[in-house]
Amino acid sequence: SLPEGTGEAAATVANPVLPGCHPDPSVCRVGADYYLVTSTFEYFPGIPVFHSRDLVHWRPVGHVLDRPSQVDLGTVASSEGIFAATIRHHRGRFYVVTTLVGGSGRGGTFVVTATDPAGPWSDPVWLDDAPGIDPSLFFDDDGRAWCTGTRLAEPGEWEGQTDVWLREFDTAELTLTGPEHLLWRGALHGAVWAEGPHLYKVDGRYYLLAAEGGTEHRHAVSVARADRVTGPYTGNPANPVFTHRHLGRDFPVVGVGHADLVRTAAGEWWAVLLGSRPYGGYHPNLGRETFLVPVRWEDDWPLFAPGAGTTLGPFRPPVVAAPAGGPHPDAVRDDFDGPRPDPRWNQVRTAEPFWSLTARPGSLRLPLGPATLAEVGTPCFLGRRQQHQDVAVSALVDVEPRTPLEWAGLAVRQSEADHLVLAVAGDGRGGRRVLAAVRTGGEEHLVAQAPLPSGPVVLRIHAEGRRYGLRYAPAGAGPDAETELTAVDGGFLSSPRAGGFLGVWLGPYATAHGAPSATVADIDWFDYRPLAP
Ligand code: 6LW
Repeated sequence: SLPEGTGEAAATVANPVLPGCHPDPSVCRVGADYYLVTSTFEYFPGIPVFHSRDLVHWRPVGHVLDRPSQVDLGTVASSEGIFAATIRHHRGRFYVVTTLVGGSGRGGTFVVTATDPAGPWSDPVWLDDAPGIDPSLFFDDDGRAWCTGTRLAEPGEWEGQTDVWLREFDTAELTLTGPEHLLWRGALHGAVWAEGPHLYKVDGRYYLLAAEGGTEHRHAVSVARADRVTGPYTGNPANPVFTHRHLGRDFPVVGVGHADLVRTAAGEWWAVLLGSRPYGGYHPNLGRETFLVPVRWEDDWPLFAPGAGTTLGPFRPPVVAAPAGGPHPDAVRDDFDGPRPDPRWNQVRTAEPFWSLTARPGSLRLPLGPATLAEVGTPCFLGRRQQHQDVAVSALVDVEPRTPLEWAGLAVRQSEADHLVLAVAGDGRGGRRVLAAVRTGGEEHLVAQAPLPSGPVVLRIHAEGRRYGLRYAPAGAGPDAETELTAVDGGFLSSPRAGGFLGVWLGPYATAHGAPSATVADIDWFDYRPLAP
């Protein structure tokens, strides 16, 4: 039930083009159509595929990983799981190559293919001899294909350096063949951690683009070139060619890097890359987001954001032949009337539907499962990315919990160790309470609670910057009936505080804290509404 947006072509590119946790963007073009993928870690469905005609407006068309047969994320901790993916198109076939990191199941680098980027995508073909992370594919115009990636120079030694490796890729067998070539040792600029390598051929030369400096504040984009795909590569003396690390921690966009280039049908070059927008101090709660900047070639090197030097631009939008799709709506209301929930919902570690849309037609029914958000398990949590600093998120919740351990409501999730819950719970005396619980650094705190009469209740998380107001009101009551139970400083939900690589997800959550329970919670509707600036 996605409302379709329409819009006029904007005068300048509005960055980020994909707000909220959309890191490690990779893009490819097929005729007038662009497809883009981002990393999804422990969330299912994994690796959203976005489509655009103008590189600015992106519409989700499907997911690369949408069934349990493809990957097992069941033992993957937060910020592990599906790392940076690369999407490429060659002779009618789409390829995505990525790495499953962590967990005790099948892991490592794998490739999947599809003829339609909306899916279905194939089951993985594991590239067991591909070391490290951040794999990428390159289809040369001489008919040969190559796979590159990043690995630690000293296995297990993250404080050390990375190597960028290359092997030939057999597109029929989907295997690596031939010898390994070391394209780069260390970072292309003398910093640390060359990551996210991608290869391109421009005017007969091979270009190796890589992130470096780590995916946080010192992130940067560097480039090297060679006459042969196997090297030797020479770094651009002007490296890093794009970074915000010299602009300070109060610059509106920080940590830019991990770029992928695309040439438009009109012959322009653009880069998608990640960056984050901290607020309330240095709290990028929205995670690493996808930005778009123009690229121009000067002296046979790519120049990022020419004339501007930062993602702030302003940039004239790409020249496109096809009409733009218009903005994708930010506000989302899901009335749970359709056969499936809005495609932007995600679950943690499992592709199985633990919810039902048919048990009570028009509502999302959640069981109060045993798992909590605190474990590396499969909690009954359906979340969507927080994409705006200031946003009101509400749901109409109908639940009659029987014990103090039975909770159902809304959660804001960063990780197992760091999340925030606003829930209806039993009070131990046959009645109900509404409670606010914070788990930070792995320790749970009951922050506030209040008696709650029975009946459906609207729960609302009113986020304004770091302040997450936790509110409730009887269903159908006017705005004056709303009570703010408490407000929580959400700074602990940002990755600089919590660790890891992610932004936050929010949505309905139900648990019985390990106890067996027959109680269910019905969510009549969910509403995500950015607050007017
Ligand atoms: C990504 C890698 C990185 O694969 O973060 O720190 C990983 N570097 O480039 C997850 O986004």
